[in-house]
Amino acid sequence: MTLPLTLIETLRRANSVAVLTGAGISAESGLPTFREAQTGLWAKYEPTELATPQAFERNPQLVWDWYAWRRELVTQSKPNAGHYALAAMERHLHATGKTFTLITQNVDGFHHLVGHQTVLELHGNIQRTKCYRENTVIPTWPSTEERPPRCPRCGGYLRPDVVWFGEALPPATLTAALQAAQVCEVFFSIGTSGLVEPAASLPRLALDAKACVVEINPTPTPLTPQATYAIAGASGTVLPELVQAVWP
Ligand code: BV8
Repeated sequence: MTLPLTLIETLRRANSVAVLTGAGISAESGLPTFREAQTGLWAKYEPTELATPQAFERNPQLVWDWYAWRRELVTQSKPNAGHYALAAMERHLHATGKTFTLITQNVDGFHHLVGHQTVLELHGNIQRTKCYRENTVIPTWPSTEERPPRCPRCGGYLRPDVVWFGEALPPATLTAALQAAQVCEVFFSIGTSGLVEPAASLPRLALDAKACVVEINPTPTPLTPQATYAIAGASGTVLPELVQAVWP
């Protein structure tokens, strides 16, 4: 893939880079993206109908089972070349005293596995479980056949520690992401359809702040026409090539 020389130069000179990733960066790890038809048992459900407090209230076992299925997929998969390339980008920037902020909508935790110092998880993490009533993270609970299992403290249901539609994002994490989008010189939007708010506003904030906005996505999104650079490709291919070109 021929990458624009001006982009390579801009990245070489950048003092601050921010990155927003979506489900697309984990597609090459074998994880279905959020809007792809869910496979098998889950084909008849819309993810946006399962990832809500109302769905959990209506059918807690169904929602718990859906996340257990996704958690199993995550456990059986691993980060791909795109994740590792972002970790290399962070190392190169930090080695020269520059800043790098990684913001993700993903709940698979893969960015943690490749060694980033800080990951801003806007939508939580599927590997963490919390009490539905008290919102406290529960690391372990007595094994049980009951689904969802019960909180060992209050006896209410446990739920995945992810942000459902209609729920607020973790305030400090969102604030840090908004701040990074407004001060960075280069903002990457990678593998996201850009349809979920408030995450989808981050690249637009960067554009408003006159940052260089780079989209890496195989299909067009609402951001594509506005991006400084719109690279139509798979992140597992584009990111390693870009990092190699900027920091040979
Ligand atoms: C909130 C966790 C307020 C759960 C998720 C305006 C402002 C504020 C809110 C709203 C608003 N308008 C609407 C809303 C409400 C809502 C919303 O955005 N709805 C949408 C559907 C319109 N937002 C919310 O409810 C948010 N909360 O605003 O609260 C509030 C304030 C105070 C008090 C109370 C409430 C919460 C949103 C978070 C929802 N949770 N995830 C879970 O995972 O189960 S979002 C979910 O969608 C995932 O996190 C996913 O990451 C995210 C976005 O999807 P994408 O990542 O973009 O994935 P998608 O499949 O769409 O696209 C993948 C892309 O990858 C594709 O383009 C594809 O082409 C590309 N791709 C494929 N292969 C590759 C690739 N790219 C690169 N390489 C490849 N190889």
